[in-house]
Amino acid sequence: MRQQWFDEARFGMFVHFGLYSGAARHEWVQNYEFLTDEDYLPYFENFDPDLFDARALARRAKETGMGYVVLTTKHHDGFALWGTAVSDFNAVEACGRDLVREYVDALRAEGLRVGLYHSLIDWHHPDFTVDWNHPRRADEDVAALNEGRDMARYREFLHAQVRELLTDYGQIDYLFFDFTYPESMDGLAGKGPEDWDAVALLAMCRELQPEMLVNDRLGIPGDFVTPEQYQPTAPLMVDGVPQVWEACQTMNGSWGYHRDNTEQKPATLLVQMLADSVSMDGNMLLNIGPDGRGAIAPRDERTLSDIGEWMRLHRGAIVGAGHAAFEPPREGVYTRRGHKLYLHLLSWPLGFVHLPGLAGDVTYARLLNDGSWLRTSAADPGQKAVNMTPAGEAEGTLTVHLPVARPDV
Ligand code: FHN
Repeated sequence: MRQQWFDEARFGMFVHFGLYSGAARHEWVQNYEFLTDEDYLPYFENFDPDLFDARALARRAKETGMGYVVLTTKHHDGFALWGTAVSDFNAVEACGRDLVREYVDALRAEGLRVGLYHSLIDWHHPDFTVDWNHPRRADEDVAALNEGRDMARYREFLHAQVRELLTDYGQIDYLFFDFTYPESMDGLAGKGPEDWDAVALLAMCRELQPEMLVNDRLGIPGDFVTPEQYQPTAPLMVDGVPQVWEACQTMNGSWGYHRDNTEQKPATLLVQMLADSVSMDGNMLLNIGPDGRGAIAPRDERTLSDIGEWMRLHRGAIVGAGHAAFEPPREGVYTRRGHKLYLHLLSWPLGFVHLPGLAGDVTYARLLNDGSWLRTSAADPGQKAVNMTPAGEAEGTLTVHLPVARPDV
């Protein structure tokens, strides 16, 4: 299934928020540090998202040029951000707030599409069998641990929680299941689609939310493919059929808030990834990890603000745009919206930019000192044709989009 809103939006916000945010050192902290439920309990007991402001988050996404948001309703640690009836390990029990309700209401108030992320994995649930990526994987006797654990009961729990989310919160536009994993390199069991009863789970999604897009991580085909932390090198095809796809990216390598991770990707790089995705008919889902109190980290605010300023100028080259069947110059990528062609220079040009494959007189363009462009003909590269302003949008001609930050010259 395709949805025009998704194909047009091109740009969404991913939000990883949960108990791990308070640990401030990665959403897999329970796994990386082999934390037992008892070790992890203080994060539940002290969970107080007093700065979680769903409306402000929705506004920030909108100002950044994003058309949808995807919130972790529950990550692998099993902590639910809504008042699920099938587990006490949830936000209503911890702090009296149904954060999913606050979130969906805020997005709708801002006219954004509603996306939910839901973990298939649940390290907290007593029936979820210990496997190669479980925090208890290194315990002496995994077999003894798994005695009595019943994945059939876990599947009932998993389906019950998904049913709650798709029944109690109005129209849901997008669901990101996460994730199915085969056995490990050293032969330890993983979990496949049969462990989730993926076919029945997907059928339930279709029944409850017929217009909702579902991703590909149930381990069976979904509505879109989800390359993670990398850029495809060409439009994604399967058996010659173009795939709807969405690349998901972190700001700094960690999905959940990581206080000491300062490897912030610059806005210029993230804008390049966005333009690159759209040039290949893809979307980009850019992640933020609010801190333990639910606040957006200042470094993420700054990056989102820079991207938002670029999108304010160049929205038309992204939203509703897609692949252009012209050979791009070595310095950039093209996107196309209708009869408008957009050149995204992913680095400041050294001089002339050769634009191969374009009909007519636009085969060379050169950035002049005042930031305007000299459009010249192939016949006489030196001939001054027409100046182009990078942000200008003239019908039927090339519009050049420049990187976010111009190097200090
Ligand atoms: O294990 C998760 C990870 O924490 C994060 O949620 C990403 C987001 O796509 N998904 C899984 C890793 O692929």
